[in-house]
Amino acid sequence: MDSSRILGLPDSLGQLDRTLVMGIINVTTDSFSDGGQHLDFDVALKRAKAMIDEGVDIIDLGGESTRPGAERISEQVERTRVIPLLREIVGLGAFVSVDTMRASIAEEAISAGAVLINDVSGGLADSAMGEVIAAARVPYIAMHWRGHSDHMQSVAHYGQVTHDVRDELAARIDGLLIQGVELEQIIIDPGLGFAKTSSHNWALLHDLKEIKELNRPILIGASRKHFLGELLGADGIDRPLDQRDDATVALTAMAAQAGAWGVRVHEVRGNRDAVAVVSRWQRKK
Ligand code: PMM
Repeated sequence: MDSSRILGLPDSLGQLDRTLVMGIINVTTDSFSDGGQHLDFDVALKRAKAMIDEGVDIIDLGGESTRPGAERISEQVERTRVIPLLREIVGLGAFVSVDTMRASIAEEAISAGAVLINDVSGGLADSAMGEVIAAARVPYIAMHWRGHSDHMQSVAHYGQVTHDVRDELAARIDGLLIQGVELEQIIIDPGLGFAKTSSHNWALLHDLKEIKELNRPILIGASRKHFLGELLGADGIDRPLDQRDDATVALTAMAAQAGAWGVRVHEVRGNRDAVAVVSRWQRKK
């Protein structure tokens, strides 16, 4: 586990001596793996309650799908999907992060009680994001990103993928610092599946220590993604989405062992168990 201090993180999360589990709730029609399931307010809220019961550390709420090929939704649609639900989940006593590329939504989310902003574009989609994060002094996940989902797979070309992702994340950190964000606010994420093929994802995981050279906490988002379905598939057919959670748990254990700060996952219980086991294994006595 990476114990670097994270500015603005609630104390009870900062004090955990294990990898954090971030539970995903996508209030979208078409996300990778839970698209359409949580569009209904009450269904999403029930899901949040179940995650809390299972020991989730942070609930990551997103209103805009980023699956390959996805088109953007309007700011108003994103706001309507996210903000009322956010208030309700915060009211349950949970820590909530909001997965958004829009500075305006991030600002409203923070006012409504979000403790963290998760931006898959690392500030590239909206030039005002850095200033909002700098002013709010909340933790900020800057993911490696090369472009919106409608064309991201066409820019999945690298010299050496881990070097390139590390260097592009370093440049993003510099850009955010120029906008006034403090280094201690930033958590980085290699962005598995975003402008990346399956082999790129595996290379990034294999060489994660090179991303660690940036000396910032790392979040891994691998849950149910295509590269797991492909690995486990047979006869050229991917393993279906609803049968990828065991592999996700295995990946979580490896990520925790490799020192990831957090994992972003759909199913909480198994991943929560995995990080507990790794943490206990690593303790001396
Ligand atoms: N992946 C998705 C959405 N948001 N955020 C971060 N920080 N890292 C990720 O890997 C990531 C993300 C897409 O996956 P989903 O559609 O299953 O939520």
